[in-house]
Amino acid sequence: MPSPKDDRSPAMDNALGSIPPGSGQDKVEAHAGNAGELHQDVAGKQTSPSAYLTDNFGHRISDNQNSLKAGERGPALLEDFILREKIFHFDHERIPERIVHARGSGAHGVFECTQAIPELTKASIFQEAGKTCPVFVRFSTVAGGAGSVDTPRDVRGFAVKFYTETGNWDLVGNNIPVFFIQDAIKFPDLVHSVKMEADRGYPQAASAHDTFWDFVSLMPESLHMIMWAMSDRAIPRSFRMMEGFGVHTFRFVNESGEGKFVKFHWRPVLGMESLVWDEAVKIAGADPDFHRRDLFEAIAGGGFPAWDLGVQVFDEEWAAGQPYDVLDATKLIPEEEIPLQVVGRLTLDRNVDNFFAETEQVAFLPSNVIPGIDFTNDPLLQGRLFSYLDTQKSRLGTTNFHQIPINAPKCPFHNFQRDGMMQTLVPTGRANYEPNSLAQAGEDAGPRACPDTGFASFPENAERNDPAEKLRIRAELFADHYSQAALFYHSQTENEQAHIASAIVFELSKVALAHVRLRVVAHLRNIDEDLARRVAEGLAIDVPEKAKAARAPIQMKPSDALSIQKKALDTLQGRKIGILFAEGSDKAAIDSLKKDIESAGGTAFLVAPKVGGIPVKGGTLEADGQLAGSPSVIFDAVASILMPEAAEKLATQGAAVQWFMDAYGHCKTIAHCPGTQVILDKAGVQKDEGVIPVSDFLKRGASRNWGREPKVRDLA
Ligand code: HDE
Repeated sequence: MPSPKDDRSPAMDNALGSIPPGSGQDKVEAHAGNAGELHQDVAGKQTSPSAYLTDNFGHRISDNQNSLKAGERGPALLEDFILREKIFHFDHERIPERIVHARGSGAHGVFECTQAIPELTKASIFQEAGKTCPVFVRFSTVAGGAGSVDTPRDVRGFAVKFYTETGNWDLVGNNIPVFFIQDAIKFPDLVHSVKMEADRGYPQAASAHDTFWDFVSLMPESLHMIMWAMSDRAIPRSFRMMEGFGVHTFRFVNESGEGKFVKFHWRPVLGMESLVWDEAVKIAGADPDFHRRDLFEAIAGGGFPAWDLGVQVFDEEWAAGQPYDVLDATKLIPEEEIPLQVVGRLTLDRNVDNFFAETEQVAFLPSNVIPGIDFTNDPLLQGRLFSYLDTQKSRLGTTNFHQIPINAPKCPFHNFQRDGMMQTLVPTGRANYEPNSLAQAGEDAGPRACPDTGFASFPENAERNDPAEKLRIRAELFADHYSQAALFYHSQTENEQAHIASAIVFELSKVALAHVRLRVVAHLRNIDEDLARRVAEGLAIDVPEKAKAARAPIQMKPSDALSIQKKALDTLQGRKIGILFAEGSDKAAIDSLKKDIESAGGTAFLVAPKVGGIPVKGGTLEADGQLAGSPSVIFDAVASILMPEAAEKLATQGAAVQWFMDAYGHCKTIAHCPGTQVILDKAGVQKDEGVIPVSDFLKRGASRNWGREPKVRDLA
């Protein structure tokens, strides 16, 4: 007898026709209407009432396979409330997806304070080293719809909800420390331009099209972010291997009411890693859920991703002396100027139980801050403080979205707000207004404001503003659009610069409006003349006249912290290695390589032409993935252990040749046995420091061999 939680109840077996004819039960199969009997049989033996199938009002359901009909071949009956409720609920399963960041993946975790900073902030979570707080994190792409792929060139959202004892704090950031625009009033234009074009409904999840580049080329403030978006930061290998940033300048306020500016940074413990563009494109086909799967599997397997939280803290006086405005979200503060102070660690250790209830319904609000953390006058941040609350109403349908478990604070909350759609709380008593004197009648008067511990806004406007003036302008330093774009470009390795130039060429090659291409290159001249020349050459156009700068750019000292390659970690930790084997391969050699990879913190994934038990030397071996369904793009490095006969056979198979061709083209380490040579020759793989014998694999690790790239790809 199957347990009630088995996927297939006997009734379902009947409906699927799996009961063998002649078994004596084929009568039941023919008259599936009788299935209820069997099902009742199961239900009758239930121990847990939650295992009974019921409708939404608790009525037990006797048959979940057949609707109610007037006669065996008759019409369905309207009175079938079970059918109607089921279809009704299904019809309304979808809610509007997020207007931006629609595609996301979330997980639960914990934040631990590793260094107390009470002198900087009174925020409860930073008061004591070792103190922890539950968190929920959602990573996302920006432009694509909820069902789009994981690896387009795009910014990634990095939104963290801290359920602190003093209320929820949402740090809703990105994996890039600056933003496209300076003022919230431009956000709808930016998003319209990058999303699918209004008349044709494409391209999905791609910035490589006319309207986006038209807009950004007319908004030079976006150029710094464009440099980041065209860099490898926009094609991360994994959510686990990307940095996160709060982007805006926030404010810390301590117990004495003193304020300091602060920028928040997340640093991945696994180091940063990105994809190659060609690889990102191929992954989109091979595994559209690449990042989602990677996060889920890592957590399920106990490889909990972690990030250190670093803060850059500075004061108004320091800020006033900088050649950029710290309230301008298109600018960053180089770490060489204000080093990061690590104050905590975030660890994601639990997958969601239900994607919709948690990841889809989570509502992040930048306006969720706790005493000790405050906003600044950053005009982009100010707009966000309105937008996120507002958008939840259209997405989640009710002002009571805060009652959904994933959004509710884990500390008590009470106020006089009442009613509204989908009210699930049942406030008691008469006090739904304040002030009231109900206490005098011995009744519960309800909660009262707490001047000492409640949130009190920092009196910022006393500082650098004249609150009496109403102006629609931007502060003067906001007009420097190029200095930090150049800072970013000049901080990259040569190889990373080539990636940026090539990405711009790729994107502009998809832009049909010739004047837009020219306008972009005209801006690039203000960033770097050589970059402009390379892009122009890549597009086969003449270098246009330099764009007029609203404010002359200044030279800034390059910052190594802005490069991925300069900070790369040489590690197998969290990396996935594909091992190709086939009939006759040496099981002992495979087992030993697998063990070595796992003891270095990596994951070994066995790939073979077929997944079931394959006869190998020393027994049989099952593969984790079929060759055709496990292209090398889904691995960080590859290895192969093949007998010459099997290799000869595989050398005639496109999937096997492509496996090595791509691994080579994507600059991955290829560890191979002598038998594999025949396939490598066909794949055009040439010997270099990353094409090595299997025995050297651990020494070499999973880092990319960027030195190979000029041999395999013409970069701009
Ligand atoms: Fe957002 N943004 N944003 N944004 N954003 C949303 O809120 C908005 C901005 C970011 O996983 C929306 O709940 C405006 C910067 C993330 O649920 C919406 C402006 C940064 C997420 C919205 C910005 C972000 C969002 C859509 C300019 C990095 C996903 C659904 C003033 C610091 C959160 C929602 C999640 C989502 C508005 C600019 C990051 C419409 C108006 C800058 C990570 O409210």
